[in-house]
Amino acid sequence: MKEKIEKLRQDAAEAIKEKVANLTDLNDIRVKYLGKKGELTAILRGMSQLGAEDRPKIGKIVNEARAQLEALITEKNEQLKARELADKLSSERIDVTLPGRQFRVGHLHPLTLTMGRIKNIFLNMGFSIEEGPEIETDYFNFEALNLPKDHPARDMQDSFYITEEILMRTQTSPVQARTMQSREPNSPIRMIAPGRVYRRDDYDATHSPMFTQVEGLVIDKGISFADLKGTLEVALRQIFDEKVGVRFRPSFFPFTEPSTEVDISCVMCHGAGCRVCKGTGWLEILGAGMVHPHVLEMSGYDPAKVSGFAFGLGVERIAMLSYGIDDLRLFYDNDVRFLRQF
Ligand code: 2NM
Repeated sequence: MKEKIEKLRQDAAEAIKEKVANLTDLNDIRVKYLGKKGELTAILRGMSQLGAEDRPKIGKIVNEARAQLEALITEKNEQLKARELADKLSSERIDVTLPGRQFRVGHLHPLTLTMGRIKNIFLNMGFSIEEGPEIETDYFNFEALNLPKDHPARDMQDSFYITEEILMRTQTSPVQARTMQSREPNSPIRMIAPGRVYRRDDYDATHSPMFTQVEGLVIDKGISFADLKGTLEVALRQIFDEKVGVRFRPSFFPFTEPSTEVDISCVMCHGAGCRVCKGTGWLEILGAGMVHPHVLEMSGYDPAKVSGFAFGLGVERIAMLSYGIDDLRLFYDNDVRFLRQF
């Protein structure tokens, strides 16, 4: 019996010293010898079968063995814990003297930035900003703007219809018609209508079925073509640069008479002629005109008492020219490598 206990004690002590690599191994050994069903525990349990004079002697030996093993386990346990901590400290080492990690701060989309600049320029000239629905009625999108049912510009090809009478707006001018109708007849208006518009179109470097517009409307007593020219010239010199050339060419729109196309001197070659302006030295930038008397009438304004001018521009085109971007699709791809340049 004594030899058996001694052998167990030696085996266990050797295992603790030599074979244990981690806390799990150590626990396995503790269970094997000292656990409820452990080998040393089994001997302690079997002591009732011993004779009365052997019992205290064997008991003493078992308890000494047990105490020694427990001490070895505790010691080993502390060694292992210290080693694990040291490993963790060296593998998770942090150099607090390294510079911090840079993180990027986001910013507004280039179209939103351009839109914001355009809005500010008109706000500073006393214009209000008006908004309206992107899903419009045939009446406000076409009829009220002098585009009757049989007008070629209403061709199904050019619009996204939802029903016969409802469509995605093809311009923001329905907001002008809505604003006129919501105001006291003949009361002055100085407004812009910024927003998205939709047309059935190709999607390539210069076309998109959705784009962003700013249209404007000024109505008052005695508004003339001179007011149109002065206002747009001042606005374009702020959008581009103080020295940009501005030129007006006759044109046609159903909702204005007379109508004009407005050009600026080429932002790339300053008028010398290059690829961007196709050698002309000029870039077409917006459309405008004196509001057609019939358009005023249909929205409750009297063309004998007041007159007005209106204009429309594409925000993508202005952003492309001011940032030197040659593909419109870049605005919609949302590739951060493009966006973070602005
Ligand atoms: C343009 C060109 C010319 C325009 C006209 C109106 C309204 F509602 F007053 F009749 N709003 N916008 C207009 C005029 C728009 O876009 C190229």
